Amino acid sequence: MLPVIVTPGTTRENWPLRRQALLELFQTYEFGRRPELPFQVDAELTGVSPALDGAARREMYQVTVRTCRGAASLEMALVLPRSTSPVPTVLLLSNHDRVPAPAAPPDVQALETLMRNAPGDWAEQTKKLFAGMAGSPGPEPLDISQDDHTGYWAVDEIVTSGRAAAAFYASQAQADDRTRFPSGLTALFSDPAAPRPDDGWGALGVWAFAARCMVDVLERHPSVDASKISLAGHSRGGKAALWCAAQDDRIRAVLVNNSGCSGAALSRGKKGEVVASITAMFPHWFCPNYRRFGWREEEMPFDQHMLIAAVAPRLCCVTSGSLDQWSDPDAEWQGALAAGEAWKLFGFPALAGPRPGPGETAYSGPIGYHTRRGGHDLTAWDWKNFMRFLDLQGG
Ligand code: GTR
Repeated sequence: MLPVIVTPGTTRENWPLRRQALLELFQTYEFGRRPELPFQVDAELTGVSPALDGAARREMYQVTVRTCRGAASLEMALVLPRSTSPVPTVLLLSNHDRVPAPAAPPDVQALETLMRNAPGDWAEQTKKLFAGMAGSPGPEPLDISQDDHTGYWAVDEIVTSGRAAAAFYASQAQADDRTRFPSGLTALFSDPAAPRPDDGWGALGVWAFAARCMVDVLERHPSVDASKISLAGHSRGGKAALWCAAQDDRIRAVLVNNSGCSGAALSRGKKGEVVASITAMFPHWFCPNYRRFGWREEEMPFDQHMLIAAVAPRLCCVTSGSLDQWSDPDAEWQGALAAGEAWKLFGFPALAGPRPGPGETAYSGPIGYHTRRGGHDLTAWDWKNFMRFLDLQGG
């Protein structure tokens, strides 16, 4: 049974209280909470150059976060179309790096325990799935100081829609490496040597926090329409983007691409990646509490539809890759479908079945969904459709 989003007595008027209770669940059990420490965000313009063959202007920033423990800096790119008035802006939380870092070796013991304890035929199915994926290329590098031609950050699609395109590297906030957690921005908030509390934040929470710091900078920019800032992310970046938008209502729209397990996909009944495997492979992504729900999803006092719901009544587009079985398109769809309850409270339409097939979109309300043909990826096709979703829904 899925936990209920709109509990008896919840109304449009008191929704902020219910939303707060939902966020509290995710802080306690999944992403953890940021240690309470005052911080300050500053930006320095480090370069201006033409972009898209002169059709746009690229500004590069060094964004610095400071606490009493020190400072950490991240780069941000902002590509602005020619416009006389402030423009809506789409920020990408990039989990692709300029130069991909070597992956930390897996925790073999944790993986062996995972496989040994897996119920039913999960271990066998997973081995088959991974064998089928062997040899598939890793993430393409992304240079945010240049026009990107991979489609992962389709600046041309964004700018020709009349919006500005911004991006930053999540790894500059916190390295995506369990052996280097906590470091970077994370270390500004607590002593890296101190034991992590059960609800202590993980890398996804830190990346989400970094995104909100970028929003701090964007909303002060005179060429940005601060009432129309969208946040996009792919996969682990999609999970972090969704968590950021759930908490930060300055974000008008969130574009949640192939976020799978612990993102938009329901954990109950999920196939492919599950809580037990994601916490074994990426223990640094979550708070320590989350691990306890491995193979015990039915006991979770929450599920991912509640994370999506915390974005309501703002805009949210959830996507799947038709062949992305590890993320589980059906579980992503079920998450978005069940979250509709929250939008209905505001008189907006929820999504309705059947699930859009490969190449199809469902954009008739502020909670939207699409399925791209293919596997785990973020492509120009997704961006073209994200812009259409934003055009239709006022983002
Ligand atoms: C996978 C991970 C997924 C997803 C993906 C990605 O290895 O199991 O949860 O985040 O990486 O970020 O591309």
